[in-house]
Amino acid sequence: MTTRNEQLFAAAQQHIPGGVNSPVRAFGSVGGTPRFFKKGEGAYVWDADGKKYIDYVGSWGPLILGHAHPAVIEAVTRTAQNGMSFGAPTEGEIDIADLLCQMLPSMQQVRLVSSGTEATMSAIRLARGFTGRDKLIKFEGCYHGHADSLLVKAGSGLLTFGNPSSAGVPAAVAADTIVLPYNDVAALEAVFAEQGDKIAALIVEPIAGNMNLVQPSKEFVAAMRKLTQDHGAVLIYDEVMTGFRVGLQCAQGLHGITPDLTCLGKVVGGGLPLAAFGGRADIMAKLAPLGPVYQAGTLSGNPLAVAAGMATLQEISKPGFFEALSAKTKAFTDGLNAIGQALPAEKRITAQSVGGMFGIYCSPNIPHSYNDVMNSDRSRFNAFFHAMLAEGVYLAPSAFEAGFVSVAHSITDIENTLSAMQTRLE
Ligand code: KE4
Repeated sequence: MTTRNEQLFAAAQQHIPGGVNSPVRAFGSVGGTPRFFKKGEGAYVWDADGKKYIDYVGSWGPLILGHAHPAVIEAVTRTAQNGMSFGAPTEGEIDIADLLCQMLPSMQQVRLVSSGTEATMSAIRLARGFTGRDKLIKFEGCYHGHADSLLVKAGSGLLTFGNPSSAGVPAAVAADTIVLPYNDVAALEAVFAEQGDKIAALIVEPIAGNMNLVQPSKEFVAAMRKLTQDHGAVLIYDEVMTGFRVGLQCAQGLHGITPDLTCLGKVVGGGLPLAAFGGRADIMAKLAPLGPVYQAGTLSGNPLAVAAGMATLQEISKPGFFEALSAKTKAFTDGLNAIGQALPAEKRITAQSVGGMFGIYCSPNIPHSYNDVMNSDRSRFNAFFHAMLAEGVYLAPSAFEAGFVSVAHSITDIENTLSAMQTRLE
């Protein structure tokens, strides 16, 4: 019998490449049929066959309040009554800019855009315009959206000039991207010693979430700030995923680091297309219409997206929000570690959390590098993913993605998830 999900997936492939509008949704790495969701409410989603899931993807991070939060729905509905978009400044853009600059001490000026890719692409162009330099440092396993200069990955994982990992990226563009191993201070020091005066920017996921969750060492965090400072390179914290997810002052607040530029997305838009980049006023002053670095967007600062973002930021700013979310997420990963520890070594599973995001690893150890992550058991994860899907638990359809808990997830939801995991893992 063909399920409705299967029928929709077949129909979608008629006119949409791979049947999806973003590749990771196609279940390519886990196999099987992607679920087409028709409803989300709080911590739950329902697929086209009417099956209910506890959702640990949350649209890949934005839905920290859960699906269809009343405050967000009310704000968007109210705003829509007065029109959807003007292509002209609106008062709401001032309100959210003021709020972001108040919440993040590193942010003196901010420009709103519509996606994380736009935010990182623009921040890199701005850093190059500000410094007059071309070279960019990124780290293997970190994803910063799909701008050409970022779709580059080292083949060996050591210092290298990038070779495009996506077709269509000119070699000349990739040649300006230096890819280094995450958490490797020596490799970073060597690059700056060798060509520090050519480096425009270093962009980093300050807590990595796109090779699954990998935390930086204190030494790595300090080295990135010191070396960029010493060599006049721009330190860009890509907080599209960690922003307002790991804490109210983002990863930079946990690290005690003041980056030169920060990229935001996901939570900041509350589920609608809103992202941002901002930071030092002297750098932002180079941006059109003030300065020579051009950047623009028809729907930048869209009133509905701004309304969703404002409502979300106001909710997460309430006293105790992150303490409760972090404790709940940690209870989940502690529970999973307890289950994992009781399994035979070859079936061992581990987990960790930071704020409202978590990583689950089919490995006996918590990873500290891209290579550690690549050594985890991908096929065991894929089987686990599908077992959880059958149990009504929706995890990210990839062994190399972080997961997310929302304020809407109840302790009962966490307990039910853990008992389903225990059943399927034994
Ligand atoms: P978007 O262009 O997808 O809004 O943001 C790109 C981006 C930039 N920086 C970081 C740290 C990110 O995590 C992302 C997007 N993350 C992926 C999930 N790992 C989005 C999901 C998808 O690609 O469909």
